[in-house]
Amino acid sequence: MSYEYIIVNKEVAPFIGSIQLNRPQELNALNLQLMGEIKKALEEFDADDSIRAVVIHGNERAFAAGADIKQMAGKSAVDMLKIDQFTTWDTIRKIKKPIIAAVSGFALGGGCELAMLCDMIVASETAQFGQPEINIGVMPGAGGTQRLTRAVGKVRAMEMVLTGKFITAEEALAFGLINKIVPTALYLREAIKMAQIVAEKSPIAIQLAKESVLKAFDSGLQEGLHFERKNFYMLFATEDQKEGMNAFVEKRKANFINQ
Ligand code: CO8
Repeated sequence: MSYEYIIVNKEVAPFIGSIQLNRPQELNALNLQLMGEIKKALEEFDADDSIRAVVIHGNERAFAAGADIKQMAGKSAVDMLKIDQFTTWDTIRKIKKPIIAAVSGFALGGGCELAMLCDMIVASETAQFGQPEINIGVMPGAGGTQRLTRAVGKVRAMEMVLTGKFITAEEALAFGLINKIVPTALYLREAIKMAQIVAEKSPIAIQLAKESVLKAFDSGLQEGLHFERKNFYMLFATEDQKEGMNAFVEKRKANFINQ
């Protein structure tokens, strides 16, 4: 299977598969095709007995700087509903094998949400996490308000979601968002090492353990995600969404009018 926006590697270490997001010019902005490719590669790893754990990473500058704003900017609420991109996210959520995010540089918006969709997060010293959707007239749509709040607590999640503030790797570690920080030169190697520890265990036990942890974590989450999704779509009916995204594309400051 050949992909345009990801690089898949089955040789990275015994039993470990890796997926590298590969749109470096756009800071790995998550367009629909890229998310579809990640989903497909994960499904293939899930069905492959020679793989026991997966590492997802970007490059040193960016894990992913969010959903592709240029692709979304002109969309209506109905367009967004019809595109139904979150089915892809729901499928990734159901992958049985453990997934470790190796994050360096920006993990913003959908990029932060993708890292949080993984089971563990290893970060480089330069990693920055944020939910800056509010700056472009929308809000998190792929679990940010729910998974972030569960991970870091209400007031920290509120600050990130309402102000768009980025947090450093050290803050993310202190807040319980990530597992560990390592020097930038080592972040991928460290994530692979963590995957190898997992890969040494019984795959069936790992599968059921992952499923069980997610069960505890997810109680009540579906309702929250449903609620979040409706609101996310609704924002595409606003002028501020158009203004915010167009201003980003045109490299100017947005003028929000509360409409
Ligand atoms: N979408 C599209 N293009 C992007 C994105 C993005 N999210 N982020 C960066 N780029 C592009 C820039 O437009 C630029 O392209 P070009 O060279 O053609 O002008 C290139 O990547 C490099 O970016 P910058 O020049 O801006 O780099 P800087 O180092 O100056 O700034 C930042 C880096 C701070 C990360 C800045 O690029 C930025 O603010 N990016 C947008 C961050 C953001 O708002 N993310 C949230 C997006 S909305 C979202 O994620 C909603 C999620 C809900 C659904 C999830 C579905 C996938």
